Amino acid sequence: MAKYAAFDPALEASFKLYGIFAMARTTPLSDIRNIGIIAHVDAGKTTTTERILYYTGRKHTIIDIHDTKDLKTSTTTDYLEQEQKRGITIQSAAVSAFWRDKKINLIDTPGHVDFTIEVNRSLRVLDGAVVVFDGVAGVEPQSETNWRLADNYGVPRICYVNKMDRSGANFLRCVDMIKKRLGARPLPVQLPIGSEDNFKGMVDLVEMKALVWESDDKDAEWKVLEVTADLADKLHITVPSDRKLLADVQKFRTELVDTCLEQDDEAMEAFLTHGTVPSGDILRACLRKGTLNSAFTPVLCGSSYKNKGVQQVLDAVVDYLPAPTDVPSIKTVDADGEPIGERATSDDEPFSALAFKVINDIYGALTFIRVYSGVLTKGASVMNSTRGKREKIGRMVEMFAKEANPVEEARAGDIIALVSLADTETGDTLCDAANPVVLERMRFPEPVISVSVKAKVKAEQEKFGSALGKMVRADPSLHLETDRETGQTILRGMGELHLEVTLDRMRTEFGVEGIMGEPQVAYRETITKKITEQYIHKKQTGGSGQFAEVWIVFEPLERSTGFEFVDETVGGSVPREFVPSVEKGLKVQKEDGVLAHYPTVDFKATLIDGSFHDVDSNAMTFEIAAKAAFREGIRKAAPILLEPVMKVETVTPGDYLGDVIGDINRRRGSVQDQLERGTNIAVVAIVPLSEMFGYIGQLRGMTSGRASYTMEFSHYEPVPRNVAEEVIAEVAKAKAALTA
Ligand SMILES: Nc1nc2c(ncn2[C@@H]2O[C@H](COP(=O)(O)OP(=O)(O)OP(=O)(O)O)[C@@H](O)[C@H]2O)c(=O)[nH]1
Ligand SMILES: [Mg+2]
Repeated sequence: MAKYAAFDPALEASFKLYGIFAMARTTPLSDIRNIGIIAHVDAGKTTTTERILYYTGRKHTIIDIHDTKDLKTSTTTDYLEQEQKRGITIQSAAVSAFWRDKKINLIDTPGHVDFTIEVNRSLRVLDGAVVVFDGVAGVEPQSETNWRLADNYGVPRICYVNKMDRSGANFLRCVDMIKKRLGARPLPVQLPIGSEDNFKGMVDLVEMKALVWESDDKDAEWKVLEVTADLADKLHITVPSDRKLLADVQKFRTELVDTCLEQDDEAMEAFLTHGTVPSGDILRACLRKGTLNSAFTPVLCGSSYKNKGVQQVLDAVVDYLPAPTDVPSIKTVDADGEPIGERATSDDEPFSALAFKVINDIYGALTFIRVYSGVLTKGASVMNSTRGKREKIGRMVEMFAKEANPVEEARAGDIIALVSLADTETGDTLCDAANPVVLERMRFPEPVISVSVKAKVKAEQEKFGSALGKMVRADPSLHLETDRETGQTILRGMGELHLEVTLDRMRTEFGVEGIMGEPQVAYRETITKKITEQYIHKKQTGGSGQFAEVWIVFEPLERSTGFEFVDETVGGSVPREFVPSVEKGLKVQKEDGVLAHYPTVDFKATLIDGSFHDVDSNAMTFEIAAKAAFREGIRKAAPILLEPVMKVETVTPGDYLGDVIGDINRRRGSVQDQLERGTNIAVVAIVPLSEMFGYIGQLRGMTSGRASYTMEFSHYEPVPRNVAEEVIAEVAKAKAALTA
């Protein structure tokens, strides 16, 4: 599969011939929109992206998701075989297009919780987002998770209530859910005209015009009508709730105008004293300002599938979402990740960029970067300030989904990819070596499911290992471990789908097949008591001996703090050069917990004293002593097992509510909330992951296939004693069987 076909030198030459190179700034910074499309799974992000590419003239056909299963065709952004087959987005894909002379760089992200890392890293480098909602389901679990992520990264957004053509679509219910479930201040800037089969278009509350499509065809034009009292009759809108919405149009217009005027004192004054109604331009300026400072979130509606409202979303992106210069400058941090300053978004500042994604396949590595300041040119030598290494910039490309178009330089605000960097990983900063900075880090989600993996054919184990290494390098929500007793390779990920897709991609992208064992819960161990442990390592073997003594205090830390090592020795009781060996010993040994070999987390180890021998002490002896101190000490520190607990949301028709809740209780779950979800009820619960295997089958059986669920990692919690004993016994049995 010639994936990066445009790396072909002949093609690159032809690009040169046609001058497709940005040598000076061709698009002013204020004309750039770096945006993401985020939503729950199936809300219609990819469908909307396809239309955006079509209406901006970037492609001449529209491919629908359900037409790609036979692999004969694909949408632009879901080009992976796994995406085509499953009809879901797995990895984010970047495309760009022009609309009203503005350059829109757009990233289509996945909605499935297993691939949340893709949303995470996209939001980290984007300036704004379009949040898509399914007009029937409204706010769903991943809408909420992604909304919170966008809050964390301070990303301004607009809401788009899609699928207004679906049976059960309800715009106001969705707006209400945005308010209640997301705690946001949604501000409708459009109202739908009709719904379901009779969805015809929308009232633009800014211009107070009705936009009505003549058909569902992709090339259908919309008519612009006056918003008159008989609009509903004229357009044959019969459903009472649809008619009510149109009857209330003035109320919504008033809300829009009042809310907008909060952003503009002068216009407010003119309105209050002279009754001057703000113009469309003034309202749009207010909407922009309010969106950028998160005073409210504009809400639009449409049906991407029926080709209604997409151009209006594009208008809103241009009008309301930020240019790179509209968002606060990127923060710079010190070695501990604490903010120490900022770097202004400008070509005139020294170069800085963040690597937010690395794609690796047999053709090499592609590192996606977002340039925050300065200009990067081909051939430059820059610094990876995260790792203190130099990187030589070879080929630079602008990606259009899987297509790579060569560029000669990149400027502040640009998102491009670099070919074959040596040492740069996701989250690293690249910068001008003369003006080094480290940009704010990224945060990665916790992978909680693990499986053992190996090559299907034994002879391919090495190839498999190298491919797996590359997959893990590309996806920070995957972790690789080796079980030190059994020698098995253990892959940790976000969910079963994530792990399955990873292995399947190794088949299509690296040509190597793997098999995996049963998914296991990624338990953790921790301690609950503070203790002091002394350990003397002493050995006399023939001539030279081995000696090291350490005194270490082990104490529990708060959940999710990981591991902390502190050296408090004085007077050289442990020579300074051996202190790192003590830390290393602990770091290695903590991965193999004393209860059931799970990694030990959330504790602090303080080296308080020790002693050494002039001849017999060295780095190795201190490492050995530290490991032993851990093994002995942790046993005395009341160790416990921790298990990942999931937030589960089960959507069920009301008839089955009792059964669903009963079943959740049997799974050691606790119900937190029950929410109305259209005609269904969403049961929100906290359930241990270990109890969730096989849930889908049980749920379907119980509800005649009418309920569905999503889950995501919530936190780690102590395992009840009786369950812990079982887990520990099972691990011991499994290890015994494997090592026998
Ligand atoms: N009726 C209707 N169906 C739609 C609309 N938009 C999308 N769909 C359908 O919804 C399904 C999911 O659409 P996608 O565009 O793949 O959704 P997505 O948000 O990209 O999904 P993920 O990337 O997997 O999270 C497809 O079958 C689409 O045809 C719409 O406006 N109306
Ligand atoms: Mg998609």
